[in-house]
Amino acid sequence: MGFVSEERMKEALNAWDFGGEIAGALRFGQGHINDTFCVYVQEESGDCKRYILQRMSTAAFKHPEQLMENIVGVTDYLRKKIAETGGDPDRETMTVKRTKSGETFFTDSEGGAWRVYPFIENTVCLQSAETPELFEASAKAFGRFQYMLKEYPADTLYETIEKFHDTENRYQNLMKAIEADACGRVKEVQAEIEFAKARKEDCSVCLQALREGKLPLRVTHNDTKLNNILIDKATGEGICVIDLDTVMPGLACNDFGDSIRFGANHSAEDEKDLSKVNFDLHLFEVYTRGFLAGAGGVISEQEKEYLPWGAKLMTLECGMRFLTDYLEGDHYFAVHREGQNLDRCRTQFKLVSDMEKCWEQMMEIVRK
Ligand code: ADP
Ligand code: GN1
Ligand code: MG
Repeated sequence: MGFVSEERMKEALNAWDFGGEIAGALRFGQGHINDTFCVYVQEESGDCKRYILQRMSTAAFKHPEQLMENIVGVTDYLRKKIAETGGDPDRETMTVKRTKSGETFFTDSEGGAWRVYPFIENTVCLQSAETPELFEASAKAFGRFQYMLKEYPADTLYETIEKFHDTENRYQNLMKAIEADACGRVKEVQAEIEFAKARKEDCSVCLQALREGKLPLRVTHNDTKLNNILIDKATGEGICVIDLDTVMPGLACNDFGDSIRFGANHSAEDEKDLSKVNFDLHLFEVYTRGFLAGAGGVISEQEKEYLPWGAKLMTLECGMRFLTDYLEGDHYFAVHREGQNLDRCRTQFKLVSDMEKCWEQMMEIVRK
């Protein structure tokens, strides 16, 4: 995320035909990666139509053309599936709006890559699980996403971020950042470094199961936090999975786990007061039920055994990623204040210790 000048914004807006007069474009949402804006358009009829305009992160994504090819492939496929089952493809999946010249994205004069999606109206995007029912609704939607993509040709997908959920590699990257100590911050984070080091072996658990053939690679979302889903305002159902930048071959337990990491607690990801950060086992149970129901039998018994591992490792991995970014100078995750990535790391590590304390109960929940 970064600064967007007025000139670049004008260039980007001019690349699309929005079918009316643009009333304005304002920063929107709480994503950590892309620069997201909401574009307000007054149509001839006088109605206001909204669009999401995004400048894709170059820190995260090196090949926007590959990224967009993935997204168009997946959304076209979902569109057909949704239509076949009587759903509304315009609300239940994203639609890439083509530029005036028919492209899926626009490159500005400084190399910034932009894209547009129609805004999916009458939905809410939650930053925390306000009720167990809403959390379960998100679980069903992420589970269904897995179900709908079960036969998607995985070999047509580009790896948009290399080794994205390679937890062993994330650990190694943290070690390199400690070694380099680019910002002289290592001395402040000894406790966090020790915490990660004590869990080095854990980083291999799911990857090892994959290598041994115990876990299959599936087409997964890989970034299943609650604010990557839109919930229908009227029905409270999770209707549309968004943020498809990281749809790639991956593990079902990681999709499950990343949702648990973010949603099965009652605090912000960057909460400073760790006494407020507590893993909620009840929400874990609720999510498990919803996810497995949504996935409609796709997840095998063997995979179920690894769901708690997915939760713990996605949380540990995310904590290590925040810490790495903190040590490297906050280039990857958007920060709005000093120390924010360190605070984020600390909440993740607190949640990991909580999970370790109720590990047996987590295992029991997924078995039942
Ligand atoms: P990031 O990768 O930075 O997280 P997202 O693609 O998740 O970016 O978008 C950021 C936020 O913008 C989302 O959390 C959501 O609030 C909002 N958003 C994105 N796409 C849409 C859409 N099509 N309709 C409505 N809101 C959207
Ligand atoms: C990022 O893009 P966003 O904000 O939905 C990140 C995830 C992290 C998450 C932590 C592409 O998600 O992997 O888990 O922040 N996305 C990418 O909140 O790195
Ligand atoms: Mg997002």
